[in-house]
Amino acid sequence: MTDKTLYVTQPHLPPLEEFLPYLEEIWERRILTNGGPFHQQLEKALCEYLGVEHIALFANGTLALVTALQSLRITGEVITTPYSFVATAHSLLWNGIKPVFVDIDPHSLNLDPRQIEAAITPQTTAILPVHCYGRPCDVEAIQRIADNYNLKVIYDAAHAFGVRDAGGSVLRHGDLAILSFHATKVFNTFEGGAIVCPDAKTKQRIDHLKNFGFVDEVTVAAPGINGKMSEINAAFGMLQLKHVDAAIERRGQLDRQYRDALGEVAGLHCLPRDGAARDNHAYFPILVEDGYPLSRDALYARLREHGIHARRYFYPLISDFPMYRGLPSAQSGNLPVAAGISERVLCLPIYPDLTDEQQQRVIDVLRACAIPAFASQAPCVSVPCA
Ligand code: T4K
Repeated sequence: MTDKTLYVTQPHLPPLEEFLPYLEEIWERRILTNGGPFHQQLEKALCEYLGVEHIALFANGTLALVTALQSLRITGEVITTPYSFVATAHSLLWNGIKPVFVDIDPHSLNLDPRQIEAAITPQTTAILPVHCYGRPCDVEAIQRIADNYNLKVIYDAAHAFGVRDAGGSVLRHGDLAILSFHATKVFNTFEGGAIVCPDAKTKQRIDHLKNFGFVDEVTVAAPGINGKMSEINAAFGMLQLKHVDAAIERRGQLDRQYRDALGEVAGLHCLPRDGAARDNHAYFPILVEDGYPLSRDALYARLREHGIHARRYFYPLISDFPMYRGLPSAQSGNLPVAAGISERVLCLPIYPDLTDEQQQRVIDVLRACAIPAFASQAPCVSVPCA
């Protein structure tokens, strides 16, 4: 890592002195975990901020996913997307559930509702869609299918912190929604996650499951796991919450600047952000099309030569990893849209502390490589390295 390297993301950290009073409180209390005061405060504060009824905090988003499936007693087969981070499907395998991959919509890049019905079998019990990049799924169509076939819906909303549609938080949809508060996310607690649930009874079951199944000192109601968020993570979340609106605003500014600068570049396609009333600008994915002189991978390599670490989220498809590729639904003929997008996508750096000058470095390389004569030259000759 050099000072000049730009990564796809970087966590926004408030000034350290703002965090010290939280640490002092923890030191004084000596309550470090197991649903302590900061844990309780953060659950309440997040319900208010996000506009949802109940939240159960977790140590990370993956444990939240695994526990969400447990809490609804999901078994058999679950329909999901191959175009996501691998944790989405891993949560199914950890529960002994068979993932059934269904292709994505070419515009939203989310699970294509038109293809779900054909994948339903007598073993299907649930749908696990992802609001990929924080872009809302077609929640109404998915719910209609779930209602018709008596299926549960669990949204992997790891990317969708703070995203709203016309009716409010996108997290209110489905039976449950899970969030990730990983360091790379719009809102982070270093590591962390949550389940959003609609009623107190479900939250209670989830709270038991994330604490080994303990109901009280002598009663264990289920084979639970240790999924609890610690006080230090929850305290950091309380502080982060104060800064998150400003962080999302700056992300929005960077998003607009990318669109203005790249809109006219032949062969680069910025995904329209048309599904949400409020975006969180978690990622800035572009598609590298045939009209661009470099392939996606050549552009990825060229950017790296300039110290710009864009990422191919999500390549390879989950369905191409060894533990999934033997499944009938993982065959590429079944997933042509996802396969095509994963070969063309590139996520550009976007995070609150990215300066306009740093963003311009990224834009300059993308624009210079759009000119065939430059694209074939050594990068530091064609574009000055900042
Ligand atoms: N569902 C979905 C749809 C998800 O995207 C994820 C996680 C999950 C579920 C599971 O949630 P968690 O269990 O993680 O809470 C990253 C993250 O590790 C992962 O959380 C995230 N999705 C995924 C999309 O991205 P990597 O392997 O790309 O991370 P890494 O370490 O390469 O980080 C990317 C860049 O961020 C680095 O190049 C530099 C920067 N970075 C990273 C870290 C960790 C920092 O500047 N500081 C840091 O502390 O997976």
